[in-house]
Amino acid sequence: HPEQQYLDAMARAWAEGSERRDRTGVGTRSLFGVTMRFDLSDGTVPLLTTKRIFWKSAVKELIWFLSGDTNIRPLVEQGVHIWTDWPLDRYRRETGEATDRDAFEARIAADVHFAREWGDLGPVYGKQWVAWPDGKGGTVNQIAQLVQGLRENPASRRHIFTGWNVAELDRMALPPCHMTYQYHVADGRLSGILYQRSCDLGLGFGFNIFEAALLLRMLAQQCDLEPGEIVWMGADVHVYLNHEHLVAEQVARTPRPFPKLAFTRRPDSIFDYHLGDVAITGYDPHPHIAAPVAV
Ligand code: UFP
Repeated sequence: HPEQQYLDAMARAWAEGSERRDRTGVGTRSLFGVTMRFDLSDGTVPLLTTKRIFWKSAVKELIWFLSGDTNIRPLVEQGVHIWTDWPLDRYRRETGEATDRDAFEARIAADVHFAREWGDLGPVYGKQWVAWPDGKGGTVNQIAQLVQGLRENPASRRHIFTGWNVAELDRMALPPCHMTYQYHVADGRLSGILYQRSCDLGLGFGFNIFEAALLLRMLAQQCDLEPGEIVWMGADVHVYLNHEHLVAEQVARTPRPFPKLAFTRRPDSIFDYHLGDVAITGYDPHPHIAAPVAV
């Protein structure tokens, strides 16, 4: 089962990874340089089955990236909490208030001025994907250029976009983890590589690989190509020391067949997808396992 690649990486990181203090102070065991491959040609999608992944949140996050937004407000309004901890951490540090997450999110949703002041993550993914500053007062839409390139010059070796804008890293709440994407067209099939500089196997990976596969499927649909393979290349691939229970529980589970992904319509452009366009069928995962996020 292809999910075994992930379970093996997790088990190996825990058993053999080098233990180090990381930026968050939590500590990790980490491997350096891990590759996994997932075949998308049969319509399946790498949505982990050994633990329920809240895939609708992942779809909403990807659509939010593609919208170019960098404020957590639209996510919070849709009940997506994955980015809240970073602005909340800054709010607590800078105001000294011990606000809890629910109260903070409620204010972000209710008060547009508050959201503007405290909900923005800086020029993270969305900004760089669709409005990378060109240094001449304008912006570059890397995603639109990618679609155009795939359509007009499929054999190119330059189908790349990246969030790693060196000049703006210091203003981002978190520098991009899933930072560079490259695509390849052969025999009418679209394949992709995601280079991820840093990967939290317990919490991040399930979202990252699903979104990379979903984006590839969207691109294929928009460019009239069949899906090929998604290749994942992780650099610092780690398990947090406080995720021991998650590793133990998850690696003991047996993967089930991956679900299928289909689109219910063909949106006019890569920027017009909605949650309702994504149909996931046959998803029968083991139960979710909660674990703390390291901020
Ligand atoms: N992380 C992921 N995937 C993501 C994301 C973050 O795995 O999409 F945004 C994890 C990786 C790492 C932490 O554990 O968040 C980022 O910390 P650092 O910037 O120090 O690598």
